Amino acid sequence: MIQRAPKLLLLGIAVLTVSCYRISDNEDDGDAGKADSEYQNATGGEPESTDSLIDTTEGVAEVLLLDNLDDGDEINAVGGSWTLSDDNEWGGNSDIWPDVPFESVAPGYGGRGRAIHVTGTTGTALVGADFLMVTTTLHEDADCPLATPTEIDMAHFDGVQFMAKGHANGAALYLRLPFEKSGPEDNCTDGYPVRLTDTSHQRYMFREDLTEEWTLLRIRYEDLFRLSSPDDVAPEEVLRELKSLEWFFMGSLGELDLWIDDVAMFRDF
Ligand SMILES: [Ca+2]
Ligand SMILES: [Ca+2]
Repeated sequence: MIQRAPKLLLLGIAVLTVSCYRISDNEDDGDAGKADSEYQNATGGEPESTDSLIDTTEGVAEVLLLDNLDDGDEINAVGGSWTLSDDNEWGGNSDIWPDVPFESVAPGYGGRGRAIHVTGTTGTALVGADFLMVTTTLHEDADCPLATPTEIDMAHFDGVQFMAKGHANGAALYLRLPFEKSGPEDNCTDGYPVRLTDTSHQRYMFREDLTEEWTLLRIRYEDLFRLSSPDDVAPEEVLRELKSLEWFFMGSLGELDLWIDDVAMFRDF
């Protein structure tokens, strides 16, 4: 099951503020030249509060940071890009805010840097398939027409972790690792990589794990890939072809308020 950092641990860690910054202060974001401090200055941002800072490397053997969002751009540490989207392109009437391809906000987790914050409502036009989505791709050419899978050895890790807070009412909120066709030929439909399975086979619902306080959510592959069906594929195959991570809110008349920060892969001891 999903793992939360115990509150007592958080209180203890708050004392060790400096060392706890080693992940969120990590410059390993693939965006040389855009230091955190530029944004902190731009937003008047010395850290407001260091209460309850979590060491996001605690309790695991290895963490690979994909993005702490602090440089404010839409590019992550592996050259992929972030996108905010809703179902309007598919005939839906859901509304996501900010209604732009990507925007981060300050401050982020820990009262510093930046994070993703999306709010919105799902409509009814798609009769239950209405959705809002946050996506980060895992390769600079992950999108069509090249549909290039990640170069990260995903099987080396045990799951995806991120800081989150907010709430999700009336619809389901998932982390999804879609299984899609790769390569430059016969791989795309309507500008998107062809999905090889129903994404219900590679997702975990984390709505119940979300609270109004920043929480470290660790979602293991065994939870993401726990469903079985006749056309199931081996997790290793899904991971090898992986092009994106999706935070997916689906259902009619749902209401979402979701913050995301410090997205990373983790490996257990
Ligand atoms: Ca951040
Ligand atoms: Ca970035």
